[in-house]
Amino acid sequence: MKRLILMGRSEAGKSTLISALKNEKLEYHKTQYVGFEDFIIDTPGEYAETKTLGGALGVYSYESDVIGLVASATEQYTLFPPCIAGMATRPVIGIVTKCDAPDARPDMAELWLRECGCEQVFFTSSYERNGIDELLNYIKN
Ligand SMILES: Nc1nc2c(ncn2[C@@H]2O[C@H](COP(=O)(O)OP(=O)(O)OP(=O)(O)O)[C@@H](O)[C@H]2O)c(=O)[nH]1
Ligand SMILES: [Mg+2]
Repeated sequence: MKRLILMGRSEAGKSTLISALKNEKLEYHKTQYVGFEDFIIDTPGEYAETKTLGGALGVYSYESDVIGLVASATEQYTLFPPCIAGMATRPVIGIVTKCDAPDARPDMAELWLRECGCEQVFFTSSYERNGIDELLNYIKN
């Protein structure tokens, strides 16, 4: 399996997505440190939000096979700069989370991720398990 590192702001739904990928019960736990797991690296949203911590995401990305930029469909703006995928030495995919939310705008999140340079974008809902199998297949193949 490819090892996927997830990056994105706090509350984007990264850790919940990991629980869904592992078919575990969904429980909220604030991520307080970078978590290495078998095929996933979870990062705290603060790393994407804070300039001084942001560099660590670049370093941790070297431990992965693929980088997942996570944007919730409920986000009002993006933290990711345009063309950021070009700075990575790994494939970069986009993952839209919370597509089930009543105020979801997956099209807006997709636009931001495409501007980052993500050629492949997955649309997911951890609550409804939409898009989870597609993402798992991508990691496995
Ligand atoms: N509607 C909806 N809410 C979700 C979904 N996934 C996560 N959430 C909610 O979003 C909130 C944040 O989820 P987390 O998975 O902890 O977010 P995170 O990106 O890991 O956040 P940090 O650990 O702070 O970086 C929680 O209250 C979740 O229940 C989803 O698929 N749909
Ligand atoms: Mg988390």
